[in-house]
Amino acid sequence: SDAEHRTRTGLDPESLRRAVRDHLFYFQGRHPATASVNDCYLAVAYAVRDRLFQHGVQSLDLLLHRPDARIVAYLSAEFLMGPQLAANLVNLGILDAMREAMTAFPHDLDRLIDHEEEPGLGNGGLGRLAACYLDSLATLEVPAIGYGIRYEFGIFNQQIRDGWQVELTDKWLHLGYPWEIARPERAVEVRFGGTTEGYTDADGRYRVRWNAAEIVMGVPHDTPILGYRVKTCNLLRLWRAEAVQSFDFASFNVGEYGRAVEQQVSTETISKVLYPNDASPQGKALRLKQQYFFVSCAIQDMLRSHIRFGGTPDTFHHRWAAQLNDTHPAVAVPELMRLLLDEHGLEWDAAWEVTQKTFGYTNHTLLPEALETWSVDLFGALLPRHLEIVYEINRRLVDGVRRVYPGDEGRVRRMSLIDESGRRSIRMAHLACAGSHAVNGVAALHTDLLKTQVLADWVAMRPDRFHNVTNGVTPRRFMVVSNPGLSGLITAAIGDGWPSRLEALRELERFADDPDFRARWRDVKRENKQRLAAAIEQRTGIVVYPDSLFDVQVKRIHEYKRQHLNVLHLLTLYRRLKADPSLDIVPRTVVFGGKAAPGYFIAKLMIKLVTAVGALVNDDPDVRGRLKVVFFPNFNVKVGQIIYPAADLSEQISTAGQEASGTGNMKFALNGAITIGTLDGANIEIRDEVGPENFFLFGLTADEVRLRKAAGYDPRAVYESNPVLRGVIDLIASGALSPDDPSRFRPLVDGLLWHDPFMVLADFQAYVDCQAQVDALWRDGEAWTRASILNVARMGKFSSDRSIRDYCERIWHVEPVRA
Ligand code: DL6
Repeated sequence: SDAEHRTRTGLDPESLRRAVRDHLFYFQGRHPATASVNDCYLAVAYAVRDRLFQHGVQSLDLLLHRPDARIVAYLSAEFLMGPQLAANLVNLGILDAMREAMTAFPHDLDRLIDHEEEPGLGNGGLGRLAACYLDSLATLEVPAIGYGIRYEFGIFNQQIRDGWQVELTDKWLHLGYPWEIARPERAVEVRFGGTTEGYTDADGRYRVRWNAAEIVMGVPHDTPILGYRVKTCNLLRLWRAEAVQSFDFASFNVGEYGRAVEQQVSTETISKVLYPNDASPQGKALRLKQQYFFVSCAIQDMLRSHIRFGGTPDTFHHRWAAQLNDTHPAVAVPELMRLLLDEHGLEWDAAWEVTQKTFGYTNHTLLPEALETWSVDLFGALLPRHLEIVYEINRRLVDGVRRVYPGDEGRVRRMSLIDESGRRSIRMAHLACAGSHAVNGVAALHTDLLKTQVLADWVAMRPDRFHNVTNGVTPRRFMVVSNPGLSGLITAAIGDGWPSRLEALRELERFADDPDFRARWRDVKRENKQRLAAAIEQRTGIVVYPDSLFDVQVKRIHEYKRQHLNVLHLLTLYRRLKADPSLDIVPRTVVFGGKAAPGYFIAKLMIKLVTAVGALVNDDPDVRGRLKVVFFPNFNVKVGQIIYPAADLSEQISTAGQEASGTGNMKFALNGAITIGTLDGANIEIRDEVGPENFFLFGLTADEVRLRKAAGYDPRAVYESNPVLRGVIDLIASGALSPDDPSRFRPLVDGLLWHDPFMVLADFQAYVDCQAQVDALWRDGEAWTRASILNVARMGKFSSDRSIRDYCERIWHVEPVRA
């Protein structure tokens, strides 16, 4: 009953205190006096989870009575959720009440929040976007399930040893993960390998049977996802692979102890570890197994629930709108076809209609090396039935192309699902396009480039299927949770509606010229910088000054993101100071953070370069603290929550045309950092919103990059003609940064001088000049603060709520379901 719920899951400090004490005693077997930090953390988490599930059960009940409501299934190989405790307390509206409740325990709430480890089940932008979208779906009261993999080991932990990245296994489960519930009774079977055979069914129709060689169980683990200050509580359902039979007694009995557990070990490998490459799939069999594993679990789960609620296979798409988060789940297209054809007896055309109406596909990258393909041989060995279905989809596709463009065999080859140019392979982006009713890019420029370049042939055939949905981020986590100082100031000025109606930030514009407000704005930033300075000292031993300009670049390490361009600027400043130690320069603290894919040699060398520059610069007496260089280790969501609020300058300096959208750019600007950036990804739209006068723009445009390359770009000539650039490149090449190994950075230098595919040298001078404009504005503290306030005031568009509304209206055609 309601009354019972109120006592069990009350939200006042006294009820919370009682709940924590209960969990501590009955779950952890501890009295408050003897409880460790982890005991207290778990007890609080369970108390919070009770309150989430109370909403979760009600949301589910509501759906039971609304079989007409459409549910979003967000299929993603990655969900980078970040720490859960503070975010859930904020969404429940009980952060302060819990803080008060915890005064009765030996560890206060902030200590517990700090103790929490995050599930790092993603590489970067794509996985974090999925997490923001779950938050927004629930906040907008749209029923949704995120489907993915419960990796035992997420993205590696990064340590910096001797300036180099070292990867350590991420054991995020080792102290227990209190937010999820395993549901073994809802396990499903997933099959691999074997052969197919045709047969005639009772009605005399030709059918296909798949005789698989291997069966694996997928066990769902559910994490509740509560919206902000609403009752909707959705689910993140992650699948863990288990052996059907974990122990082979036959082997054991004949003394083969290793073999007795062999199958279990090999099966459980499927959900063991996240592949740590964010832009270069490696075509490994295990990765394809992972993809098929979670997709098959998800589609079976969706079908099962649809049928349980009285649906029929031919109305599957009425109930479910499924989004493919990049091509990693694209095998869902043949999987749904297989289930509808082989298990539910639909004919091809009917099954294809259901499939296309179910799926939408989001593309997240134009990088050619990131466009996934699977060798036909590997795909066929693992998924023989799916290969047949892919061939049949392709046969019909190619027929269609030939009908519309007779004689255009070049186009047929380009559009085919099968790339015949080398070793035959399946183009997963084409499979996703073929099987979806809507395809979208993640920022306006990216969608344009998709339409005119990578998917131009598809657009020509089906122009109305292509959309842009510019990314967004959740202001709950990236403002309310991580920047309480700024959030409090904003709320005091414009009221508390803005976290779920971010356009309301516009009302801050009228405070931009208020000296008092500006001073408070600066105070908040300074506190955040102090907090970061303390974290930097604790993690790296480097002392930095909160009054310096905090110039920050945090994101995956990649040549296209051009951390090395930032380094070239740093060394330019350094050389100026060395030439004239009395020079009056703006003191800067330049912070880097981000992981490099373990096999990406140049990216790892870039980390070493940053740390080497730090070693050169940080204690140089000529510099006198006016330039500090920090590599903050192990950048993840939790670290981001300290860094974004403390930044003055946000580095978004990718080569134009390369960054699909970027979302870090949004997190910085929402926290009052001013961007220095190229016309790339969502930077363009951010600049349009905040105004060109509040954004530091530099560099070639995507068109100029293309034209310059076509005209035969010669980085060497740029180097020869620019003495400042020559000075810094020569400094790196000289070995001064690596006395123990003078040629260490040669591969980086040679790459820039002879190839420079990302136009670092071409943009160097424009970047340095633009940084001079940054300095000029910084020297005028009032003008800087004004621009910072206006940035925040005009960033409302970049709430993930707006993105999700776009998806709901234009792609999924789903409505909120309210109690
Ligand atoms: O859409 C989210 C995010 C974008 O903001 C980044 O610009 C983009 O690089 C990233 N893409 C990937 C590529 N992964 N794959 N495939 O992570 O997506």
